[in-house]
Amino acid sequence: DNSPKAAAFQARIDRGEKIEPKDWMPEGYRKTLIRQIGQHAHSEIVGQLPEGNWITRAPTLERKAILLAKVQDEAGHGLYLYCAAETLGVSRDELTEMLLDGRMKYSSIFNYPTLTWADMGAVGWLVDGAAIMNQVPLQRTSYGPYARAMVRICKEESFHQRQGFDIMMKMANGTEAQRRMAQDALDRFWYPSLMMFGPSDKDSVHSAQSMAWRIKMNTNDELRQKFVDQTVPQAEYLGLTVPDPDLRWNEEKGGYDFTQPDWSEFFEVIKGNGPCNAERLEARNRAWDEGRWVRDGLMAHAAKKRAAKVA
Ligand code: FAQ
Repeated sequence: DNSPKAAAFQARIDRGEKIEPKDWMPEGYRKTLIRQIGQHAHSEIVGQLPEGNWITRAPTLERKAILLAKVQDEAGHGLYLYCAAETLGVSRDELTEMLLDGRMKYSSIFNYPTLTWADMGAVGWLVDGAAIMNQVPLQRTSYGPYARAMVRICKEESFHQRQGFDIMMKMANGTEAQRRMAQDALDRFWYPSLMMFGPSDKDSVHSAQSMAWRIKMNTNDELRQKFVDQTVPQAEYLGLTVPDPDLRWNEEKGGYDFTQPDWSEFFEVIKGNGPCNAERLEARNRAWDEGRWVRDGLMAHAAKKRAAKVA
C-alpha cells in the first residue's frame, strides 16, 4: 500500500505513537491484530484446561487455593483480550465461533497433557515464563488497547511464574520420587515450551510485516534465545537437567547454544494433530453448548427490560 494515508500511518508507527481504535489503519494491520490478539485470548481460555485438570487433586488446601486463583486469572486475561480485539470491529461471539470450528488457533503448548502434579510446577515455571518473555515487549506494541492489556497481564503472569517455580523447588528438594517427577515434567515440557515462540525466523511468515508495524517487537528466535538464557540457570538452581545434551554456553555470543525443537512435531500440533487437540476443542465446544441456556436467558431478560422501558 503506497497511498499517502498508509505512509502517514507508518510514520506514526515509526515515531512510536500508539494507534487507537478510531484511528485510520490499513486493513492488513487490523487483520493481523485480530488474528494475534484473538489467538492470544483463545490461548488464555484453552490454557485453563491443562491446569484445571489438577484443581481437584492438588496436594494441599493451600496449593488448591493458589491453583484455583491462577486458573481464574487466565480466564480474566482471556476476557480482557477479547475486549481488546472487539475494539477492532470483531465480536466476542465471532471470535469464539472461529475457535470452536477450528478457523482460529490457540497456542500449541496447550495441546500437551498434564500427567502429574509436577506438571503444575513446570507449566507455571516454563509456560508462564515463556509467556512473559513474549509479553513484556508487547507492552510497547503499537496498538494502544493491546499494549495496555499487556501491562496488567504481565504483572499477573510474573506471579504465576513464581508459583510454578515454587512448586518445582518443593518437588526437586523433596523425596526421590518427587525429584523424579520434577525431572520428568521438565523433560516433557522443555521442547513444547521452546515451540511457544513460533517457528524459526526463516519460517515465520508474519514476522517481517508485524515488526514493521510494531505489532511484534522481537523475532521468534530472539525471544526463544532469551528464554533459554534465562531458564537454564534456574534449572541448575533446581538441580534438574535440561533434556538437551548439546546445550552449551557460548562465550562469544553471550548465550547458550541449544537444540531446536522438532519442528515437524510443531507443525503437526498447529494443524490439529497434537496429543490433546481434539480433547481441548471438545471441552470448549461442550462448555459453549452447555452455556447456551444462560446466554439465551440473559438476552431474553435484556429484551424484556428494553420493552418495559419503551412502554
Ligand atoms: N502455537 O509467522 P508466525 C498464554 C502460527 S501464553 C500455535 O511466526 P506470528 C498464557 C501462527 O499463528 C500463549 N500457532 O506467526 C498462559 C501462524 O499461523 P496463522 C499465547 C502458532 O503470529 C500460560 C504460523 O504459525 N501467547 O496463553 C504458534 O507472527 C499458562 C506462522 O508463525 C500469545 O499468543 C504457537 N506457539 O508469531 C495461559 C502471544 N507460533 O495464524 C494459561 C502473542 C506460531 O498464519 C496457562 N502472540 N503459530 O495461521 C505472538 O506473539 C505471536 O502470535 C507468536 C507467533 C509469536 C505466537
